[in-house]
Amino acid sequence: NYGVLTLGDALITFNPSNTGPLRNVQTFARKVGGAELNFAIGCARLGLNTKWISRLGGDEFGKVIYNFARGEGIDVSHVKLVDGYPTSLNFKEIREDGSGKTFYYRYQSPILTMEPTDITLKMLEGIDLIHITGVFLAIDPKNLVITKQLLKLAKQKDIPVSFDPNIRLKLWSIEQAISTYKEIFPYVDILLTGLDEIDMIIGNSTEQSLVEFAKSYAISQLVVKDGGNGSKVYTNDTWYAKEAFSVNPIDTVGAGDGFDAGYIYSHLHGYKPLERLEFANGVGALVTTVSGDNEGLPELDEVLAFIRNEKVIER
Ligand code: KDG
Repeated sequence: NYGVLTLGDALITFNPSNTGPLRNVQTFARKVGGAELNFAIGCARLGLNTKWISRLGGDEFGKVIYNFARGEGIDVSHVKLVDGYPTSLNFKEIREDGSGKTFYYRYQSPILTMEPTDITLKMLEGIDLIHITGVFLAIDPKNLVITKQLLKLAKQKDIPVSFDPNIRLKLWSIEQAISTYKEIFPYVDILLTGLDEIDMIIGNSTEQSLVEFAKSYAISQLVVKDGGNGSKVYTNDTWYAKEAFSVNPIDTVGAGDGFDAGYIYSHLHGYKPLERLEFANGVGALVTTVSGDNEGLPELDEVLAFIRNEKVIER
């Protein structure tokens, strides 16, 4: 089997019990979220050995997230619960088309207690790929130092790196984001980005600009996600594109994280480019059909059945 590692903050996510502006929502379902944790859950459900490095509050909510991750079979041996820091919160607003907005309460995130010296070579034992996202980087400038420590150790051990910019303009400015990403891109083998995100980063999103960008950083797979329009990848001097699956989305938050998990799973298992896109599109689509960031993340047989359009008789 293959091992993946990711690191980042997690949140208690409050999913609204009705759609529409948050001010009109009175009841919420208490769930679990966080881009990197969503990715880790996706990988674990597909069967990858998944390690997640994090810090949670030493409070009731920290225990909820810890137990949830452990229940998903994620290696939480490098997740610590720290007293004095409240676990981060996120309230979601969901519109009728399934699109979402997030409202964070994460000013003293427990992840602030993580230090570069917490990242060790030993953590990388059994790891075949490291996945980083821009959410962790956006939370605190120190997280760039921590990430670089991880990336340097990855290089030392020849472990490939995937990166999702996951631009969150509620956490930092686009200028801060871009200058930080520039420090990360030289380490990245697989870039998984939204079309709108890469457009913000490069200034446009023509295929020619994307190719130049990928070449300038020696990115071997530049994967572009475009929601309901599908996805494409530039690799080995060729573009491959795959249309999206048609579903009725009810909550699109977390679909990109699911796509990433699907792409990484299929990459590690030697799928061809179009198969990788199809598999990742399938995982992303399934996430949108269930309320919550990660409840819709499929197990392997579920995504395979979905892709093959198999009807499963469950009664
Ligand atoms: O990708 C989903 C995330 O946006 C959500 O879980 C919250 O991690 C989160 C963030 O900071 O945006």
